Amino acid sequence: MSERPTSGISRRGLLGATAGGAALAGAIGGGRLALGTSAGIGALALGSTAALAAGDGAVPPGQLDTHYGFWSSGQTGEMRILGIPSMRELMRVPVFNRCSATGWGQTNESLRVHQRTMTDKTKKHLAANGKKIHDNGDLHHVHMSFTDGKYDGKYLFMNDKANTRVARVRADVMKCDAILEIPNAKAIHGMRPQKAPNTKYVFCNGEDEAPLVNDGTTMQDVSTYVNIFTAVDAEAMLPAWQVIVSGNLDNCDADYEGKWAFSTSYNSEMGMTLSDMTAAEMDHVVIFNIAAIEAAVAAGEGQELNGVRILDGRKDAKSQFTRYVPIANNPHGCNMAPDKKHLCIGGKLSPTVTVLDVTKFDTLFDSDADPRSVVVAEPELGLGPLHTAFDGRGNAYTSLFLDSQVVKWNIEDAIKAYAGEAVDPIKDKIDVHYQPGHLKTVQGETSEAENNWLVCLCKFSKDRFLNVGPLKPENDQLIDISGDKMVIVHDGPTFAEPHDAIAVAASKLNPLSAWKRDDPMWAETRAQAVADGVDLDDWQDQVIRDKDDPKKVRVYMTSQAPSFSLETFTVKEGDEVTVIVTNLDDIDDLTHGFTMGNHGVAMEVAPQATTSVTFTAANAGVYWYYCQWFCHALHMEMRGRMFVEPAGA
Ligand code: K7E
Ligand code: CUA
Ligand code: CA
Repeated sequence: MSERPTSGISRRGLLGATAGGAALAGAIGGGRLALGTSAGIGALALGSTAALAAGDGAVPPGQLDTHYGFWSSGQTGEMRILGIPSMRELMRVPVFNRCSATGWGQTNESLRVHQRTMTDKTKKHLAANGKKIHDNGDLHHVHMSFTDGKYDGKYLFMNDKANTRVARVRADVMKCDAILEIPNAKAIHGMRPQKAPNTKYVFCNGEDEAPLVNDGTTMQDVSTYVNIFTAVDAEAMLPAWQVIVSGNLDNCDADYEGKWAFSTSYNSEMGMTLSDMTAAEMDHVVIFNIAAIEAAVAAGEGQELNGVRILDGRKDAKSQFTRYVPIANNPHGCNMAPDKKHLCIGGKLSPTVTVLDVTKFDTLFDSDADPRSVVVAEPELGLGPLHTAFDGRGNAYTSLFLDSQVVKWNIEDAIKAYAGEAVDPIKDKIDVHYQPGHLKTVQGETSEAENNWLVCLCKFSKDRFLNVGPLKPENDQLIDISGDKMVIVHDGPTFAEPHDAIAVAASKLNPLSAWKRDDPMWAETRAQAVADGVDLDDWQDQVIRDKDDPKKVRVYMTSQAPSFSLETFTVKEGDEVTVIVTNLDDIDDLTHGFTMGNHGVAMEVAPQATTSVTFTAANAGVYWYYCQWFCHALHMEMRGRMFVEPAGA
């Protein structure tokens, strides 16, 4: 397999091996799944059919995309913005990660966002290790805020599975303005905003099991372990309430009436090993009854722990908070259709997608109805169904991880088939490359689903790109779904490791080109400036030694291409220096930066922004600072000197 293909036809395509059964066994055993593909034929046909399709996704130079794509980045910890259909990467927005280019995770403004809700336990642990924040994250899911079932262009919410956090990005500036460390729960995975009447809550699934009071006293006793579902107040970015559930929680979604949230669970067994977690024939979907939960929270039921009210929604508690619908072993995806009625659960280890009618959920709470009575279809689609996307014509698109395919099927036909009619719900299958996870149609998670594009986020790219070593890019494929047949029109390599994406009509967003001087992002920095006697209208240069703590020096300056207002300033060895830069330029795209040489310090200063960074002045000597964002023909000359005097001088 070492020789490279010499034409557009891949060797893998010609080999075309199918080993689904073996691959399924591999999945259970945790083995590599590279053999489980049946790739090639679709790819071979691509050249001719693409020309016949509605569009090839090409956006000529100078032309704008019709849609914004918001991408997660998995273990990179940032959010990415791509154009759809061009798949051009437009921006990276650091969130949970430390960013060298923008200073995110280092500037005082970003540290405040990081630290605003850190639990005492985390603070203590970080301080003991000389750290201020967790600067990594595992960002799986990005979703926009809703009004009345439609994207409203206000916020983007995202999870950090690694450190049990959720974050919010303001869509007007595309910067993170809030990070919330969720207490009590462990490992936030599935995360969805409430769709209607608007995003009052962001629903967050805790995936990992742990003792409710996790202080080491009962850690060997698995019977004390719980899993927690959290509703976050989307405006305040604070926990609103939590519910303890039976089993763990994987992916979630919400309905179009604001009545329910629902989550898949692959570990209803509460197993601690792979074989235990896959032991039962059935796991379940949990349905959360929001009105019942809100009433109980208002009545002060349950218990309060770490500032959050927690209700018991486990099966044994027989509450009105939850119901459990059995689903074949280890389900994964949880996707509400734009028809406002059907919820689709990906079977993962089962070749089926289970379709639930959410308008029947009331019967589960009002009567002793069989929980499975809300299941209205269960089409067998192929091996390893993970996630489902939807168009506006009643069709669903499910990723088949093990088959390396996307299957297009019709929801109403699946319902008819389940009722015994002789209809085949499957309309088309296409090979993708390879092992798809999430897949996304344009606004398919809203009531405004479009019928143009599907993006399939493949976990493996293998032979699709020039070999870049053992670590390969992911492959996000653009698929034209406008016709009866799906057509792949573009391969999009991406760095580690997007899980999910959404697509939003460009008309729904209108980001600013310059910051507002009094933006809340700079509020604390401006308050300090006022306390230091700086006039916020003209930001005159100042070098101020703190009256109470003489080791602290604050340096105020402005930037205007191609210079900083201060060409030199002087501090002492070991001083805690805070440099505050206000960018007076207000021209589109005129970002400056501030890098302090040999101090590990750099930050972005966008038009009209005020940003600050604090560092300890190194050994005596001269240190140049410079602007690291190309801003002017004399950008290289945009620099100045910090004089560090010997301590005691
Ligand atoms: Cu949304 Cu990747 Cu976290 Cu499925 S998960 S693939
Ligand atoms: Cu200012 Cu480069
Ligand atoms: Ca299971």
